[in-house]
Amino acid sequence: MLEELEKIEHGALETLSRVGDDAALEAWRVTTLGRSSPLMQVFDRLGSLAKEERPLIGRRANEVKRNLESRLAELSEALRTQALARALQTERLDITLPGRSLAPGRLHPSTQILRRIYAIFAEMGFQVYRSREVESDENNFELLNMPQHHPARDMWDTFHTLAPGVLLRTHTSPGQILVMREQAPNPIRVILPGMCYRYEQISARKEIQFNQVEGLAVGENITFGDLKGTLTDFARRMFTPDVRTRFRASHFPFTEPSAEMDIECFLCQGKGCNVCSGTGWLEILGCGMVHPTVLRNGGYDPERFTGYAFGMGPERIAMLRYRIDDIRYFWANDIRFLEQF
Ligand code: 2U9
Repeated sequence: MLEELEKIEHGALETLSRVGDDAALEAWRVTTLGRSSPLMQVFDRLGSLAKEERPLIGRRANEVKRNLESRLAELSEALRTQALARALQTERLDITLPGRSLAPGRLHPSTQILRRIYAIFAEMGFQVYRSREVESDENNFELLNMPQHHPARDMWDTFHTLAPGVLLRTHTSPGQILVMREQAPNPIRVILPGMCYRYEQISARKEIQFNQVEGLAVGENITFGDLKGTLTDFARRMFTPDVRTRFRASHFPFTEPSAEMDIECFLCQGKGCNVCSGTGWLEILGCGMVHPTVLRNGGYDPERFTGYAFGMGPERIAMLRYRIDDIRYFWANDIRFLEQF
């Protein structure tokens, strides 16, 4: 039995000398000191030994066990130290390297266009008026000359809420009613920026949410000439000082007469390209003289007061200006898109 113990110890130390990592060490522990290891079987057999043999064998078995356990602990500690040294070597930080520079934040392309629009109209004496995005059917349609069931409402596919008569505004025009009712009979010169919502099938050309900037001027001597002059000047400041503009007759329920303003295509200088569909012109905004019914709904006597209004889409302007071919990029929050502006 003593011989067997010598062999066990010798063999175990021999294998231990070839152990080089934690997994092998754990395997060694199980085979050498585990429940069913030859060493433990020696302990199991002690009871069946002759009485006089038992103390000697027992002492030696315990010695072997303690020796192997302490070698296990030593090697385990050595492996831990080695691993730490390796980690310190490979994961070393060079604190003398310069830090990574932070990418500065940027303004969203819509915000950039919106701010340019505010600045241009501010110079012309227009104040910014903001109003709520959840609106009444009355302010969004009815007071804008579109009574219930009027077919003109079909131009705006609308998000209705469960509350009857409450909807997400389809344009910022209800704000124009609010500002008129607040200001009547004082003259008004405001722009109304903000998010609007339409129940659209989302595609490269259509989104369910988009910004709009509308403008409104009301006073005693406001003419279509003022409208043309103001918007032509806006186009020159927004695009280039020599940009050509044209006004085409159009129709909106809340303005009469109504028009759309085009600018000469800045990509082909009017020659015709795929951005302007070969026409040489780009549609930039809609406008018109405020309809007498709408003026009256806002609290102004249409016999005494006149006004003009206009509306434009900052995303559309950004798309033309930066040649963005898909409106879905605007709210997708893809950093690869946003960091280009
Ligand atoms: C009141 C009186 C008049 C606002 C107007 C337009 C023409 C227009 C669209 C262009 C592109 C908005 O972003 S867009 O979809 N707007 O064409 N908007 S006149 O006229 C008003 C509004 C309110 C009380």
